[in-house]
Amino acid sequence: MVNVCEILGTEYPIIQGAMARIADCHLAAAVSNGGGLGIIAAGGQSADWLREEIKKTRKMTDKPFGVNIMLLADNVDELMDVVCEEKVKVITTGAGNPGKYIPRLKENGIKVIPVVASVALAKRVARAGADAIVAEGTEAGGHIGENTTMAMMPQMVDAVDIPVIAAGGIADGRGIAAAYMLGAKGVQVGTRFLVASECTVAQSYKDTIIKAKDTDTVATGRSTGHPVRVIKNKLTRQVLKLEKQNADEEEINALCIGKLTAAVVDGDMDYGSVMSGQVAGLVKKEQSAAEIIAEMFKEVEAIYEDRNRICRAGRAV
Ligand code: TUI
Repeated sequence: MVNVCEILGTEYPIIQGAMARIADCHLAAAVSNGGGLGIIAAGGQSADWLREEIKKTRKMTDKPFGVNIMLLADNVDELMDVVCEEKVKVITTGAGNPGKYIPRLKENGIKVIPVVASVALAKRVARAGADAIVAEGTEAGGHIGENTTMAMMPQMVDAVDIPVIAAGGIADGRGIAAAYMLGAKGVQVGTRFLVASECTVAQSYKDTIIKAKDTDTVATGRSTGHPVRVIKNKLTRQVLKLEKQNADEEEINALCIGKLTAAVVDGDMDYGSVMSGQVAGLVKKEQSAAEIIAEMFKEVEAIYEDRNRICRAGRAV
């Protein structure tokens, strides 16, 4: 099986989570310069915006980076045109099945890594020619599926013969090491990079993540079929109340329009959509993306050394 670092062209097998409206050239270039795969999130953005960000990222790093295309967006075809014309090294996709786009992406030499949340979709995209998959557990932030990373990972690994990259619930070396134990060949990390010093999200968003505890996220939108994990606030209380009353989808959607931008740009932590994974409680401080990556993989190494020492001493733990 091809090594994940070879597919990504990186030093470490780590992909930055996409994070719509947040992950632009600044974060993508910083993660790539730190030895991971930086990702520009095209979700909710125009084709012109994406082309500009790709150009800006190329000026900020000579390392490979990728683009994430959120398949619920209404301009997916235009965004696909841009990544093909610009010959981006890797694309990840979310919130759907990218199967019909895979042949064209591959013709353009682009590595395709769909983010999936079920074994059925993993098998379909593997058959369609995906180079690897990101298996994203429901612990993740933003748009999510139902499976947990812990239960899903080994099932994914058994189901496909391409590398499986774990996502959802990973914010330090312990999470990476655990993912490896479940058969992952790499990881995708979002929430921890949200507080990277190079990340341009509103400071109040970063502060909210840093002060969050384990119980501070909730999934809204289960009733509409598009669950999204966010930090609990006044908006989520309103949305969950409507969902409990079986309000129709349009009414719920109307409440959420523009709320991601309100959180990301205006820093509205009361009525904004503050997307975050369950690991927010593990994220303690702002650091550069390079520091975050180096620290996490140093922790992985220490865990491996510790386990080897215990095994050599003949004590099972
Ligand atoms: O896509 C994500 N996470 C996202 S996208 C996003 S943008 C957004 N903005 C406002 C409201 C809603 C979304 C924020 N976070 N992660 C990858 C992911 N894909 N998680 C789950 C899935 C998924 C779910 C169902 C993929 C496919 C699927 O079914 C499709 C099929 O055909 O089976």
